Amino acid sequence: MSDVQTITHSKSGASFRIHRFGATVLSYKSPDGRENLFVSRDAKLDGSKAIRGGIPLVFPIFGPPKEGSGSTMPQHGFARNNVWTVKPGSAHDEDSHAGVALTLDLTDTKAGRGENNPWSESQAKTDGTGCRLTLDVKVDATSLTTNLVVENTGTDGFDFNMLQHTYLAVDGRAAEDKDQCHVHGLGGYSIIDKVDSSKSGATQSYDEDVTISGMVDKVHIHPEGHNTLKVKVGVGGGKAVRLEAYGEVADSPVPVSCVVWNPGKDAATKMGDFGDDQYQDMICVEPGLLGHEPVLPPGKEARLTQIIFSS
Ligand code: TA6
Repeated sequence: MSDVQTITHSKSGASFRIHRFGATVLSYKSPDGRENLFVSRDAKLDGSKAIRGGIPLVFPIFGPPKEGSGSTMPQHGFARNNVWTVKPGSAHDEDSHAGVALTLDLTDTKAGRGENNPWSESQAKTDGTGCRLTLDVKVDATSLTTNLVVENTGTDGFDFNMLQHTYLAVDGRAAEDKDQCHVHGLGGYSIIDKVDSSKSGATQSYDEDVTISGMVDKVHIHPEGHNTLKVKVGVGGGKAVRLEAYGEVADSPVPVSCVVWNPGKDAATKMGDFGDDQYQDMICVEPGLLGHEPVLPPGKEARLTQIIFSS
């Protein structure tokens, strides 16, 4: 099969495209024909590196390995750096929705495990670490759902992060226009500001949306017991999309945090796979389990479900 599959919901005309590399959703077109996801014009689609855009999947680590761990796992883990398998017979187009499922077993990963960590080839064998990732994608007249499930197929529990690194398209080059591009709904979340650490520890005001000016790289950690992420994102052209996300570990709901990122002009020009001027055309709004999730016991599953409502 080809590396990229297009799934269309015939009843509504909505569709998505997904690349087997990283099970990366590259496109989500709503029935009005709008492209809701951003992919850099310079993105690599040949498997040489994670795809710069769409919905890259982050697992088992968010960000670089822990300082001093000695782990050489690449930033954001291995899920987005390997070829996944389309679940045979999973592609479907019904009145209610259309969709497909892809899987990746740790034993099939060829890249991104690094050394000196429980996921490395050698250590996983001795420690009995194992997992199977499944991404279930569904599209209907109003939304795209991406459901990422991790099953612990090993003999020991493991801790993890998981995140959907969603690149939302912004129309009219308006990413830095606060009236046109903003994230509403993160009030009460505590902020880890990776650009200006002096702002870390602050709580996002309920009266202020998160907006983009220059590089923005903010992790919004959920308030206690706030299990559902629900944000409204201004995406230019006077339009907004809604994004919801839910998390579960071993059948218990867990809170979902949210990263907002835009590289800004300077960093965009330094990234070989990011169009120099394209920081104006996107905003990353990334739901994730980034706190201190419970260890996932053998045989149990963790899931992170994201729903993008285009209308
Ligand atoms: O999502 C925010 C972030 O962790 C940023 O710190 C930035 O590194 C971004 O991800 C992109 O990371 P990547 O490894 O895809 O270049």
